[in-house]
Amino acid sequence: MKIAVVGLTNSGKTTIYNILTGMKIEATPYSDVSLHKKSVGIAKVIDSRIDYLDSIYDPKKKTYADVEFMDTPALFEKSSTALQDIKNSDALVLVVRGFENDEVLSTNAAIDPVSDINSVEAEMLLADLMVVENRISRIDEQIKKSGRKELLPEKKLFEKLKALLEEGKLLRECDFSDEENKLLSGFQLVSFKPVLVVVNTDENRIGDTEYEDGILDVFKNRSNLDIVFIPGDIEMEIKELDSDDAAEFMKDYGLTESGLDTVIRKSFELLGLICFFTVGKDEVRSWSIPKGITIQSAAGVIHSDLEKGFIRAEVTGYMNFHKFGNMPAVKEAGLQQLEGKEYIVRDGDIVNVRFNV
Ligand SMILES: Nc1nc2c(ncn2[C@@H]2O[C@H](COP(=O)(O)OP(=O)(O)OP(=O)(O)O)[C@@H](O)[C@H]2O)c(=O)[nH]1
Ligand SMILES: [Mg+2]
Repeated sequence: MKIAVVGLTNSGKTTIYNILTGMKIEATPYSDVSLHKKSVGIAKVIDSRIDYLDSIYDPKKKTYADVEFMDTPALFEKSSTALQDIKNSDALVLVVRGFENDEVLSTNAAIDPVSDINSVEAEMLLADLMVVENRISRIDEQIKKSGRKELLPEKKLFEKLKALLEEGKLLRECDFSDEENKLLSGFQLVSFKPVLVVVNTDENRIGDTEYEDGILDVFKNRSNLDIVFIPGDIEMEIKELDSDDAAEFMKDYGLTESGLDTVIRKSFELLGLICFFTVGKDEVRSWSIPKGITIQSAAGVIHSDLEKGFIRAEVTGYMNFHKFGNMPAVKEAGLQQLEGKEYIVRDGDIVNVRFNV
């Protein structure tokens, strides 16, 4: 599962990607579509629940869940591979430029996050419309040539998509049946991908809620469009300081640590993932799984033997554990369940798998 960091030329994609993943790809004041090497990095999903479990179990190691991000070249530039990168990813962080900097070229003359979001979405609609139209004509040809009637449901779906796109509807905001959703996820349509918008704000705008509300307001009636504000340049500088200096610097700017962690957590959620935990003296660990899977499949994420030889699992909801602070007390209160293989894992379950191979 991977998230592509996308956006227009010089919006600060590489800067935001670097902050999220701790990588050090050069951010340049010119557009570097041709120079660009794709890069993939990992961000930890900081989770106070893991910190709490760590404080109780005092293990040798604590491990957060993580999210994979990919830096991409600018969208809609000649020879950019960004659209292909999007197709190969599961969700998008769309970086839009909110900072002023005369030395940095920008796609549009004015620095205007609202209009950049709109223009990126419009281009995505067009890109999908092209794919959908091509698909329809190819299906028509196949039906004509070999009478492949089994393609008719697909044709029907694609005609629905065409109508929606022509009305200006992004596919991620439309309702589809489970069956349609399944079919659609195979087609890599870009406006179908979940999106988190990061406005790369100017340092002068830090804490300027009027400015932020002005932007949020424009999109407030849109489903599935979450917008966060991150001052990319400043966050980058902070990353390079040691922790005391960083704390001081952040205080000066009125920044809280949570900005980046919020982006990472929301990105994790975009992927439709939840976490469950394992605890012990060796390690306290968060594991990520798709929402809605059974405990037996989830056990396979830890190790294939646990899935194959699955017998039962002891399951404790995190909140119940937190109430007592130790497992024996939770058990005593009857708040630990013994679950069979069909149990659907909930976010925050503390799990101990009994297995036999
Ligand atoms: N003042 C200011 N400059 C920034 C900020 N974020 C990025 N920049 C500068 O803008 C330029 C472009 O930043 P990048 O992170 O390379 O942008 P990009 O979107 O990856 O650019 P391309 O990949 O070339 O499209 C660099 O010179 C950055 O230093 C910001 O928040 N404030
Ligand atoms: Mg870049």
